[in-house]
Amino acid sequence: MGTTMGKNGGHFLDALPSQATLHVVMLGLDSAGKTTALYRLKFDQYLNTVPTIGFNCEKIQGTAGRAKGIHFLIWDVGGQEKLRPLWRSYTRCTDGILFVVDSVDVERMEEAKMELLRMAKCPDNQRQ
Ligand SMILES: Nc1nc2c(ncn2[C@@H]2O[C@H](COP(=O)(O)OP(=O)(O)OP(=O)(O)O)[C@@H](O)[C@H]2O)c(=O)[nH]1
Ligand SMILES: [Mg+2]
Repeated sequence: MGTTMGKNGGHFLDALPSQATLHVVMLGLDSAGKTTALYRLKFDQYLNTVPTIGFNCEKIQGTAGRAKGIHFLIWDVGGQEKLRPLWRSYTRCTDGILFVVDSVDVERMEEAKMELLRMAKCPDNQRQ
C-alpha cells in the first residue's frame, strides 16, 4: 500500500512534459517493501532483498495510464530509524515522494504516520 503526492500541488504527472524525467524518492519504515517494489517495477519480478543502507536508484519507464512513456528516476532510501534523518536530503530537490506502508504491520502504523507527517511538514516539502 502506498500513496504519492506532488510537491507543487495537483497530480504531479499533469504538469510535466512527457519527455521529462521525474525524480521520485521512495520512503517508508524499514521492511515496508520499498526495495521489493522498486525491483518489481524495474525487472517485473520478485527479488530477495537485504535492508538498504544508503539508497538504491533505478530508472523506470511508465507503461500504463498517465505514467505511460514518462521516465522516473526512483531513489529508494533505507528506512531504518537511524537512517531517517537522512531522508530530508533526498526529498529537497525531488518531484514527488512515494511513501510505502506495510498495511499488515498494524503495530507500526502510527510510527509510519508520524514519519509521513514529519516529511510532509518539512519546510522543503511545502507547496510553493
Ligand atoms: N508478504 C510480503 N512480503 C513482502 C512484500 N514486500 C516486501 N516483502 C518482504 O519484506 C521484507 C522487507 O522488504 P524490503 O523491500 O527489503 O523492505 P524495505 O522497505 O526496502 O526495507 P529497508 O531497506 O530496510 O528500508 C523482505 O523480506 C521482503 O521479501 C509484500 O508485498 N508481501
Ligand atoms: Mg530497502
